[in-house]
Amino acid sequence: MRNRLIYPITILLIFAAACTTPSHQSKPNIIPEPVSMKMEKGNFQLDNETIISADTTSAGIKNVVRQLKKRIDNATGYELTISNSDTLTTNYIALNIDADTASYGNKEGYSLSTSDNRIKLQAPTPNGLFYGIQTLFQLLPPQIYQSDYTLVPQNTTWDIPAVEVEDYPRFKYRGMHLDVDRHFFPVKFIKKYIDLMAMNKMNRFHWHLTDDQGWRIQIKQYPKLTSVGAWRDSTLVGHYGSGNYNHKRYGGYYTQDEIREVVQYAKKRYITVIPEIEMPGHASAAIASYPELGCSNIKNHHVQPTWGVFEDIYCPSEKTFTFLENVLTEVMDLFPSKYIHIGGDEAPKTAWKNSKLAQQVMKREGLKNEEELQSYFITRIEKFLNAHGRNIIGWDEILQGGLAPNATVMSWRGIEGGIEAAKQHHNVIMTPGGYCYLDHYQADPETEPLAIGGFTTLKKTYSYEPVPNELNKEESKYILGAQANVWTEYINSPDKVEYMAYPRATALAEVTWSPKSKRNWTGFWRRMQTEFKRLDILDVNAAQHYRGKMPHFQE
Ligand code: TNX
Repeated sequence: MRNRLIYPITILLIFAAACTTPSHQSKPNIIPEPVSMKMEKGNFQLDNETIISADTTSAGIKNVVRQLKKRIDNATGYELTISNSDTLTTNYIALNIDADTASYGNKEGYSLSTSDNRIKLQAPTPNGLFYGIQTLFQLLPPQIYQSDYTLVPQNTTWDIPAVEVEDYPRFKYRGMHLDVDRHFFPVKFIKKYIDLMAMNKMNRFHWHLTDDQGWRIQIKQYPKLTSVGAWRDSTLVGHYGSGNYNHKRYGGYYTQDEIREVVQYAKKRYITVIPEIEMPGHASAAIASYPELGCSNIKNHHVQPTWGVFEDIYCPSEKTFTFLENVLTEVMDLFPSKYIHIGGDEAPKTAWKNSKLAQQVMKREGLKNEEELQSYFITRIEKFLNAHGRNIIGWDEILQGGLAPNATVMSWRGIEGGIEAAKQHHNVIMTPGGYCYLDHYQADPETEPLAIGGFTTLKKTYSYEPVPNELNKEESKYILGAQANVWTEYINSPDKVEYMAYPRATALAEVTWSPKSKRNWTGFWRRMQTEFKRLDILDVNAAQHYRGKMPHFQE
């Protein structure tokens, strides 16, 4: 009897499920792919009467509500009302904080429920709500990203399919880097870069502010860093080794007011700006400004017109440490970030080998070689920053000669540095060149604008797995996340940054946000087709190789 009943009931249930899952609706194209998304029946129709319901006495909620309203109003021409009434019954978007973090995965998580008559967004933090509205935007037609409604086709309907989304990030650190030294980019563009990161739920902007070819941050105590160090006389033209220079003065820098503006702008989008002040190498611009910071065996200091690695590094003198501490004091005042990146990469040791002063320091401190001297240098800076409540991040060369006790390692020369650091129980950010360097070619170099080299397709970046197999479960916890780097030796305009960064940055956003089990190349590529439309509307000069057809080099 029981069996005879179960069979028809099962059939009935399957039939009912098929009816409630609307077959005519395709799955919305959310990037990064959420942890879970269930399609339901129906549509929410956004119109001029839709009310945003939220308690805007909280500054965090107010910040999110403002950005929600602004995007909707700009794109639709509506003027949505904000209300804190709890008697609304229909046509509203309710945003609520619910402190029970555990039920959202983690504090950046959110849950979004949309149906015919209302939208409910809940999260344990305003940050989670912010990610919820990013998903909400992607449930709408791409025109929602238009900032001028007169440019939106009049017949656009603002329908939101009914869905249940539960979502939270896999990694805490979801980063993008930008080198503003080799080429300089204006504040307006930095803000656009930040906006694009936020749209894909990325949360760390690594701002590479100093290098051999230019010092780009105003430091009040050392005005020559920007009057001298921010400018070079000439720039290499064409590929490395071409020997051609343009003999044009080039440069620029950010004032402290501009830096504050960017930090605030990013903060409203839940992005922490991590400044990088390079040491002991990549310091030509600083030494050209204040030659006493270099070793006396190196003459002819200048801001470099070409790329590469230079021997003119900071000498480990007390003058240098005082200088760096003073610089970092101003940097800490500008950047609330817990992390300060101190570089540490590509510091040739010739200058130290030939320097009486450097050799004396080694003797005084009982250091066996110049690698240990580098470790002493970094550790001393780390102590200073730790004493001010900050932590350092350094490129993986800081492993040489022994890691500073609390340092986080950014693994760029492959993944080995990351593995080694995690095994030593140090935090790690993965950014291996072969997957995460967006200055590499993304298609056949013959048909591409000049790039540094390499070959990193969208598919390759998408295939990146930040947790190396070599790590056990315990060690894997030290992998905070991953970052895409945009070095700009061969990238001299905002348009070209966009071309190199997008859509590969979008792939890394999904790598760092979505559960490993949810990652699927074909699915990503399909969703990317809608993302391309969004990028068009946002006036992003994204590379088009993967638009429409899969490119021939990657079928
Ligand atoms: C290596 S990544 C560098 C940069 C270059 C980049 C070019 C790193 C820590 N150092 O100085 O711009 O390669 O891809």
